[in-house]
Amino acid sequence: MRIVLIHPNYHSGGAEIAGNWPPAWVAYLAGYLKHAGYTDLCFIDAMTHHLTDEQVRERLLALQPDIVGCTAITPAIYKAEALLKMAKEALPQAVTVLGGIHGTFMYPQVLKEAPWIDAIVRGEGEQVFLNLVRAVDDGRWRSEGPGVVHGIAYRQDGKVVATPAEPPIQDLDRVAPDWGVLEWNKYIYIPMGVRVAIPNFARGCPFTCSFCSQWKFWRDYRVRDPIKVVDEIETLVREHQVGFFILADEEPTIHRKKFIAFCEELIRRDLGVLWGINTRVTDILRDEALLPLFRRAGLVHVSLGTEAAAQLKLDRFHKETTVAQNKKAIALLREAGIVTEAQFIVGLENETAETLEETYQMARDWNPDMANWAMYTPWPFSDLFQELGDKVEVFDFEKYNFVTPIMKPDAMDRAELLDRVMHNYRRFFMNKAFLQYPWTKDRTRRRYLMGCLKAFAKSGFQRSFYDLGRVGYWGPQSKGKVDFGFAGERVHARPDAEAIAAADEGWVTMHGPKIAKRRREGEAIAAEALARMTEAVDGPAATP
Ligand code: B12
Ligand code: SF4
Repeated sequence: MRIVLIHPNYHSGGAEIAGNWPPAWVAYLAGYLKHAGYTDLCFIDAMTHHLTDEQVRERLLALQPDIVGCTAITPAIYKAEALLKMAKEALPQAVTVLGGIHGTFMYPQVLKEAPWIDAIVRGEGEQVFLNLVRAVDDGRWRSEGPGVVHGIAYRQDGKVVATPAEPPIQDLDRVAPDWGVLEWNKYIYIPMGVRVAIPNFARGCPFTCSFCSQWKFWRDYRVRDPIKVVDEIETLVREHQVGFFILADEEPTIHRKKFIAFCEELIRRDLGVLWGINTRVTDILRDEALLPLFRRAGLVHVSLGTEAAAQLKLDRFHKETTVAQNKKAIALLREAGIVTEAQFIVGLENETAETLEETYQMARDWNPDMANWAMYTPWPFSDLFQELGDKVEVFDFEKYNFVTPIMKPDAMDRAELLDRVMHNYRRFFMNKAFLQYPWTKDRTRRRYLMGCLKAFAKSGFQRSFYDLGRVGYWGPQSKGKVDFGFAGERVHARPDAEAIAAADEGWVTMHGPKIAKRRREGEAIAAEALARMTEAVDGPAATP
């Protein structure tokens, strides 16, 4: 049984400016399959090697796999569909499988537009994919049909079928990744000039931000044994010479006890590796006294989902944080010697020149080491997408990548939005480059910040930052000529509430009570508003 996994050749000028990153999903699936005896597994990293479909085809023909698996986040979906089409044409007997977030929720559309995909693995992949591989191996896949595997979607007699969801893996320590499947000399983190890895400490998120869908994807929050994660990091450092890692987690710090144990173990082993996380400001405030410990463990970069400069927007995002908390968290991290990055989401329909300026002023006031203005991206399976209704007009998912303005704000066009965001970047980083980074006292911090500046400069020079070269942005004077190249023929048939409910059936998450409470609150607010409107029109209701 030969399995080939492929990472599609998709690129966009955001996080990639920091280097080539190793596809963690491959290591996790490979480890799980190998542990179950499926050791004949190859990986084609079309992204890192910039391979054409033809080059991938040649590799597939040489390898002759029984199963071809491809991953896809939303913007990579068309590339993944095309690769699997080519795989099906080249190897008609091979079972073609798609995994990752986009297919997990968009399977009705994906299976219609790409009928050559035999199965979509929904959500956490390890157990579902192993079950699928076993079914193909022992013949049940052909004799009984794909329905024998839980957690997948497929087409049968022209209809899309989703089998009951596989429960999330409760004991994540059963998942031991095989990092050896990757070609390590290719994955370099430009700021530090060292190899980079993306291990997983926790999966899922207990929060339910309306613009995000990661919480829905993993369904449950689980944390691994900290000692086992450090074992894995030790392997990455000793066997693959990794010098920097980021945790792949949505929310690594909420389980305080385990995160402390993780840091203490890293300190004890003294592996000389630096690392970064993405986390919530509320955890930083809670762990104020622990920040020096985190720093001693090698934590050098914390990216914070600060998201907005206005409380109203934070509330709309269901972020469960405040603007004041954002400022405080950045100050605490700075005092502890940790590089801070504030992330803003911009480009909703009500964005104006003033609100964009506010985010800049806020960034200067909070003074994080880095700031990031991500374009709001309406994942079609997120709550905010549903709320926005027909205000979302662009469905070319290839551009759903945090750097392309998908929504057009009422007050400006998309090119102006991009220009104003670039204006914020220029002002913010000019100040950092000349007045702050070079004068940073702490040597590690200074080296790190200067390295980040180098990565920024490189992507600016190559015009890959925010895909500026591709869209034709050369500064404010070029605003009128910017072309985002949206493919108008790419459409999305917005499913009605019934179709959404049918597609989500059985997709149970840990967030049920929270969502039910919010729905009740929403209904109460709507009822109050309706009563106010009725009163304004008809006069006060008569009291009995
Ligand atoms: C690390 C990371 C990166 C790395 C990429 C590393 C890499 N080479 O894969 C970098 C920094 C380069 C990056 C870039 C981008 N990223 Co990113 N990234 C992440 C992050 C933080 C972790 C991903 C990860 O490794 N998770 C751990 C693995 C184990 O999980 P997984 O990939 O989901 O895989 C599991 C399942 O999905 C499934 N599975 C996945 N693939 C397959 C395939 C098969 C065949 C099967 C059976 C199963 C399967 O099984 C796996 C194990 O359970 C996530 C957020 C998060 N916390 O998850 C965002 C995330 C994936 N990124 C996102 C985005 C949008 C981007 C960018 C477009 C942003 C930008 N412009 O910079 C680019 C795209 C770059 C590119 N070329 O594709 C979004 C995607 C959202 C969406 N709906 O599509 C996420 C979810 C962040 C978010 N806040 O929404 N990213
Ligand atoms: S806290 Fe982060 S990962 Fe969790 S739901 Fe909000 S944005 Fe998503």
